[in-house]
Amino acid sequence: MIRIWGRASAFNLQKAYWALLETGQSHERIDAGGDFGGLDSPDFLARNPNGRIPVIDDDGFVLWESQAIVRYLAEQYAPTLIPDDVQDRALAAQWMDWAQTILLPAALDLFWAGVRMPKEKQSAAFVDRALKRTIAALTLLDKELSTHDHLVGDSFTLADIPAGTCLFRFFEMKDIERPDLPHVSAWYELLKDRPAYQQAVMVPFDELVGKESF
Ligand SMILES: N[C@@H](CCC(=O)N[C@@H](CS)C(=O)NCC(=O)O)C(=O)O
Repeated sequence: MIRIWGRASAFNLQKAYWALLETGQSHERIDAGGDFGGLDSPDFLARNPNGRIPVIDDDGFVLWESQAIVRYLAEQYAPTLIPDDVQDRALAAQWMDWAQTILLPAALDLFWAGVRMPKEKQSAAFVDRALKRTIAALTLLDKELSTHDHLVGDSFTLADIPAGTCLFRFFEMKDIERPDLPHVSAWYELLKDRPAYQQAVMVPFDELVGKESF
């Protein structure tokens, strides 16, 4: 039994939880963080000294950092999510690192500025800058996805998980103008067909609106 800690609305939990559900392993998700608190308890800090979610415990093996968790779960329990070819594996690593360093910081800034920041404190200029950065990254993806259905080739792999996690919020956010991104949209439709994506990522975020603190 794999245990995973984190509130369902947490972006980084969603990445790791999506990967866990894809493995089909039996598991238990334990709410932690946000209004559930518990991240500063000695028990939790013994598992993750950063006091952050997600964390997993796989029969005594404890791991934090969402992308490390995605990789571990795929390698241990769902090798079909890992491309066979060494160059395709390198491309998967490339897209995961790119998502972590380029796409997700922009998309998370946009979400914080436009959703979590209370309306009266929102800066239209900041939202606009974050939106432009997010759209620039998604436009790059749109070009990439014009020649294949997923980030590495035509099949779903672990490379799709980090970048794919931000799509639900991007497409569900109100009051932003989205350009036409036909290939990203087609990819999003494929991800939305996956039960694991529906359960882990397509989580309404009403509880986060106007909520500046975790
Ligand atoms: N780099 C870490 C970041 C972890 C992180 O910042 N998690 C946030 C949730 S997305 C958190 O723990 N927030 C505190 C809370 O939810 O109370 C990862 O990818 O796992």
